[in-house]
Amino acid sequence: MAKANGANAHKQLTRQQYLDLYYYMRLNRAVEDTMVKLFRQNKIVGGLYSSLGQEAVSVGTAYALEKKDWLAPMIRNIGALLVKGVPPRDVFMQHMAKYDSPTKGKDGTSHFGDLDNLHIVSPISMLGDLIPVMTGVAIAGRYLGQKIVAMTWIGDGGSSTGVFHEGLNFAAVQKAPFVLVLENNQWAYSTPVKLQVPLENLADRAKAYGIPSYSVDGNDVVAVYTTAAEAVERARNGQGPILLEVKTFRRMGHAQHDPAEYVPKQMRAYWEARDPIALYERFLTSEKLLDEKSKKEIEQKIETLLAKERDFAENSPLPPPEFAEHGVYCSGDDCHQIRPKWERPVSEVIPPKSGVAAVWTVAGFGSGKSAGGGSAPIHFGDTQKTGGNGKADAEVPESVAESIEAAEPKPQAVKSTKPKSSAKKPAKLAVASKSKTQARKAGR
Ligand SMILES: Cc1ncc(C[n+]2csc(CCOP(=O)(O)OP(=O)(O)O)c2C)c(N)n1
Ligand SMILES: [Mg+2]
Repeated sequence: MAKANGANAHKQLTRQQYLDLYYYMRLNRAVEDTMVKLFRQNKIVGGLYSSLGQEAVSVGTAYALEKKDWLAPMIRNIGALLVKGVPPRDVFMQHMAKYDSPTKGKDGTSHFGDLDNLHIVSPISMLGDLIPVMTGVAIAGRYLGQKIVAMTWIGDGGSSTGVFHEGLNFAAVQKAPFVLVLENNQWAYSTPVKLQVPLENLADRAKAYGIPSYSVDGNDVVAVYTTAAEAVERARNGQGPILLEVKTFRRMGHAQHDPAEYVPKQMRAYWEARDPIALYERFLTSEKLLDEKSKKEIEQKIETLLAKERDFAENSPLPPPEFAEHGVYCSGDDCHQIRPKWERPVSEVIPPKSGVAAVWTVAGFGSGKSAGGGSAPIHFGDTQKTGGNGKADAEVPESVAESIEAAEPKPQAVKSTKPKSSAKKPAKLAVASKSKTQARKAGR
C-alpha cells in the first residue's frame, strides 16, 4: 500500500485545476444544502443521503477522469456526477421524482445514469454490485480499443460484502482498467468500521488480489485528486486495477431520518474541524490562488445557477398517473433496438398468461419415472418405494404436488409407464387431481 503524498502533488496542478476543484466542492455542498431545504419542505420523494464533509472524495476522484471514461456513483457521490457534467436540475428533479428527471419520476436519489453521453452507469446497489459491472465496462472498453478507465466507489461497510471480493478478484485477474475508490467514512449505518473490519487500512484488502492500493486523506482534495489521477493513468496504461482508500468521515446520519446519536461527540468535533472545503480555502488563500473577490464571484455563480436549476425542477410536473404503466415491459423498437434472445411478446408476460409450465425433458435422461412406476413429470431420480401396504410410494407435500400439477404438461411431456404390479396410482397424482378441483374453485 502506498501512502499518497498530497504535499508534493500540490505543485502539479494548474491554477484552473485548483479553482475547478474548489468550484465543484462548493457546488456539491450547495446542491445538497438545497436538497435538505427541499426535503424539509416535503418535496423530496424517498430518502436523502448526505455527503457533507466528503465532497473532496467525490470531486477529487471524478476530476481525474476524462470525458470518455465511465463512472458509477454511490449514494454519496453527487459531487462526482456534477464533475462528470450532470446538471444540478437533474439531481433535484430525480430526488423530487419529477417527469423531466432522467428516470421520468420512476426512480429517486442517484439511481440514474447516462450511457450515451456522460458515460454514467446507474447504481443498482450501494453494496458492491457495481464492482463487477464496472469491471465489465472496463473490459468492454479495452476490447473495443477505447483506452477508457472505469471507476466506482464503495463504502467501508460495502467492502465487507461478497460481491466486493468477487468483483475485485475478477478485475484483478482480468487486469481491467478499473479504479475502485473505497470511501472509508468510518461508519456503515450505525456500525463503526472497527467492529466490522479487523484492518487498520482498508487499502490492505487489495493484497488479497495482488493489486496495488493507496491510502489517502479524503479531506485533502488535492491529495485525493493527484492520487486518483495516478491510479487512473496506471489503469489506462494497462497496469490493471487499483484500490484507492480515502479516509474521511460521514458527518450526517446514514440518511435524513438518522440523527446519528451513536457517533461519539469528540469524533464528530475532530472531523468538523477538518472540513474539506475550509481546509482547501486555507490552502488556496495561502498559495494566493484565491482571494475574497474571486471567492465571492464563485459563490455568486453557484447561487445564480442553483436558483435557476431549482426553479426549473420545482416547476417540472410530476409524471401523469397513466405513465405508471409505461416502461415496465419492453415494448419493442421504441424500448431498445437489440433483440434479446429470450424476449417474449408483451401479451404473454402479462398475467394471467404469464405462468409457463416449469416442466422439461432432458434428452437421453429417461422419462422420469417414480419408483412406484407412475409418471413423475419433474423428478428424474428415485423416490422411496412403497411399503407394500397399498399406500402411495412417496409422501408428497401438498404444495409440491400442486406445483407439479400446475406444471404438468398437457400433452404429456413425460411418457407414463404403466406399473407392472397392481399398485395404486402414486399419491402425487391423487393429490394433484384434488388440487385441480381446488384450482378450479379458486378460479385459476
Ligand atoms: C442488501 C442491502 N442491505 C442493506 C441495505 C441498506 N444500506 C444501504 S447503504 C448501507 C450502509 C453502507 O455503509 P457503507 O458501505 O460504509 O457506506 P456509507 O453509507 O457509509 O457511505 C446500508 C445498510 C441495502 N441497500 N442493501
Ligand atoms: Mg461508511
